[in-house]
Amino acid sequence: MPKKAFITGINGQDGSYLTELLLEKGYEIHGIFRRSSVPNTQRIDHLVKPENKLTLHFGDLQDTSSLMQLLNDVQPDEIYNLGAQSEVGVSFANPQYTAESTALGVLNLLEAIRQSKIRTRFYQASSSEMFGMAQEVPQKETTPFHPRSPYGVSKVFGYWMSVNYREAYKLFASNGILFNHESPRRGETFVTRKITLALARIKAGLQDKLYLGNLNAKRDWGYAKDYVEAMWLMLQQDKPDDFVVSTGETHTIREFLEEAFGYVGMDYQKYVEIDPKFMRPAEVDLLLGDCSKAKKVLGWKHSVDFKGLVRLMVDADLKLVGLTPPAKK
Ligand code: NAP
Ligand code: G4F
Repeated sequence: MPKKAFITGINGQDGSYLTELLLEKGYEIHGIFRRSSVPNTQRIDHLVKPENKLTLHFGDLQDTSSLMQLLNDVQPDEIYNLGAQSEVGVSFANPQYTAESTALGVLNLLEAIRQSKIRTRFYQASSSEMFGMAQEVPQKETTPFHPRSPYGVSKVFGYWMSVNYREAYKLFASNGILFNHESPRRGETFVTRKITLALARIKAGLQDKLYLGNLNAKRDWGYAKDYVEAMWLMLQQDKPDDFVVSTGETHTIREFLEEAFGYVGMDYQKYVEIDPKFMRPAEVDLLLGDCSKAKKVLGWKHSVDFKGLVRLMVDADLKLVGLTPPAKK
């Protein structure tokens, strides 16, 4: 019998890479996605074909009774909770909505598991945003949380709810505390993709300027395809636990700009302007992860570094607008 996985947020960046990984491993996959007035399954459409055991269901983390019904029907061996309102900036504009999906959504799913009495393993998509105003550098599993946004606060709730269900109900629940991870499938409003897409459009003559906010924040950026492997590894262990997943390298947004524009022989300063509307009411200044535990226990390590990530994203967006990427040196 193939293992069965249930994925929330299946049509998001990580959901699409995780689905590819689990299909390669022979899993039967069930994912929920939300009804939308325009198509929203572009990241996984290429995977919907007869030879793949992939079923998409309408569902929402805010609809507990339908989650319970689905879990009862599917009886998944593994559940990956990737669904969330995942944009930090948006969480300041819509804090209540963010809390309802990103915080309470976790509780709804945990309750659906508990009440349906299924035997399963649970992965919670926790975040380095929980470290917020970082209490130590680098951040590891024992670093205290100090979230700086409604999103970060919601993720802290989801983290502790998962720990609580592990302790109270002996649920196999693991938190992946993932640092920023990006890819050509990254949403277009996150800073890395916003930069690489704008760069390609500027190069193609489709756009003149790129408007950004704070260029001084530092992030530990990795490649999403590497990071979904860590999620899967966490649910293959003998016992549930919490793991930081990161590259151990940190860079400013400015350095990302220099690397991306420099790669195609352009000077970012000619194109980038600061627009205060992209500044956040409270910022996370420095994220840098120490993933020694994941390396030791899971045997996980990243395969793409900062420079490699920037280049693969720029290459993909140049192709998207019909341009040829620079020749490999
Ligand atoms: P993403 O591309 O924004 O995907 C989020 C997914 O969640 C989308 O499929 C979205 O569906 C879905 N969703 C939103 N609200 C939902 C709800 N109420 N019920 C069901 N699904 C809902 O995010 P990602 O980058 O793949 O990240 C995956 C998860 O990891 C998220 O929980 C994120 O917060 C967390 N995380 C991400 C990073 C990172 O750097 N990427 C780092 C740490 C943690 P729609 O298309 O309908 O909106
Ligand atoms: O790309 P960002 O929006 O990512 P952020 O806020 O770090 O959050 C991402 O990573 C988290 C993990 O740490 C995830 F949990 C979360 O779901 C999400 O995937 O912004 C990165 C930095 C920030 O400091 C922001 O202020 O870039 C700065 N920035 C500067 N100009 C901008 C912009 N961010 C965005 N989105 N847009 C700008 O124009």
